[in-house]
Amino acid sequence: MKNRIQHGSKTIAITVLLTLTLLAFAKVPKSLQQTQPPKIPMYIHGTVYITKVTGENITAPEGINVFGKIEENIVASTETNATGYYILKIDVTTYEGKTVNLYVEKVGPLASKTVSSGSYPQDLTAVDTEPPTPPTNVACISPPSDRLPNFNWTASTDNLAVEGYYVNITGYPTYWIGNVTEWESPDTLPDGNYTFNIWARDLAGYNSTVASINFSIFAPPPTPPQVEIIAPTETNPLYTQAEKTITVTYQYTEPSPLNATIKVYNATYTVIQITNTTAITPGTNITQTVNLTIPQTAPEGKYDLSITMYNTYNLSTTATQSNAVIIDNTAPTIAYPYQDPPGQVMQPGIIVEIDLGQNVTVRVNVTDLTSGVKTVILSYNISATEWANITMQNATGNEYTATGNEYTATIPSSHLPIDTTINYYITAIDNAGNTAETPTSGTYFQSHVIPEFTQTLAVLLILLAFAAIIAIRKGKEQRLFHQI
Ligand SMILES: [Ca+2]
Ligand SMILES: [Ca+2]
Ligand SMILES: [Ca+2]
Repeated sequence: MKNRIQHGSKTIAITVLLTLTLLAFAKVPKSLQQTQPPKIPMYIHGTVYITKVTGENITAPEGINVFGKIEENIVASTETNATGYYILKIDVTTYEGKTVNLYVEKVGPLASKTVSSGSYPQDLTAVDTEPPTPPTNVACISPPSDRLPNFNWTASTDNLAVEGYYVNITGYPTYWIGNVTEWESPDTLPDGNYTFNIWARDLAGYNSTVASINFSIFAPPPTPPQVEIIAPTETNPLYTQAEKTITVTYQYTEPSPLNATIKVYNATYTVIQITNTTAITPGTNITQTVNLTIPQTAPEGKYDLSITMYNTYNLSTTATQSNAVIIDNTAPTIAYPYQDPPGQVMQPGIIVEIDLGQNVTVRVNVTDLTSGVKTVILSYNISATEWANITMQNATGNEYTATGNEYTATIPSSHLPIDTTINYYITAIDNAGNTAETPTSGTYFQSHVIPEFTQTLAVLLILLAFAAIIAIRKGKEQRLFHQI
């Protein structure tokens, strides 16, 4: 049955008995192919046995494919269930007389299949003798500051399949990284020049040549943090009292922050100093707020605020705001409460009379040396139960007191009827929230509305009295004249 294709039907099933010709697929010179196993693909010219078989075909085993090639036409094989024979069905009317090239190819990883050829079992291990190509376009894709550099490349190719890659950085360990096209070094690199090497391995274990690129690590030296005080500032200071809690807000930029020291101080006294380490996260324009409680013993005065930010390289930057925190425990001073009409400095408990139909202007001098006057309020009533508040306006050019800081308000009293009593007192609040009141709590400045004509009548009476005296005198002179 050697070299025989049996005729008799249009399609002849032929079993390829893979015998000596397919013994092995070791790498050998072509000149030895007659007596030595040939390479794949194997060209067969009358060196295989072909047998007509009957029976049901099954799928060829995984990993090995046997097929015929007639001119440019591929004839795929199947495998018989019972015998393990590979079967090529060849249409005789089409291909009679043609040469059938028989191929054995490996279609999976390192597959082998033992097929039986009568008494000649053969091990059909597909042997790969070609190494893969090295990867191309190898590149370092991370910046020089990245001490764990990243690389990528275009995949290698292989006659069968690339299994994966070996990589290393010269002087560092070699890693098997599988079939990927990107890698990050797990080794932290100091500043320097390096070579990255990569080579592929195929499924048969052949290595490609090595592809290499040079790259550098040059991380910039660390710089001090950037820090800025947001609040309080010299422009917008924070007025407070002892034992009160203040909030400090600052902003920083630092990739490796360590801590921040917040200090409220002046040349002679440090009010408070704390080092903030919690929630110090790396980043750009990170805003932090810190609450500080002013100690009870802190003297009044103006204090600077500083924030010193450290990074893990022990580099620091200090931001300062002068006179940003003002501690004031003293109430403002209220002096010279003056009322017009009648135009006099007021005393509590002494009722001054005002004419009907007059508005009353009240002036007062308020000073606060530490934090400054925030608000001055005149509270008045005409019924002893309903108090009304007027914010007194700051005025300059005080003509009634020796110092400045005069505040003025007008009580709308012109509509008040005769016998109305106006009570009022003045409250001053400084910027730290200290308050003062005058007169002392529970007493008031008081005015009483009287009829306007009371005075006019008095003047009239005086004038009438003078007129009467003159008339009497004139009468006496006339009598004297007539007597002469
Ligand atoms: Ca290969
Ligand atoms: Ca990296
Ligand atoms: Ca004060």
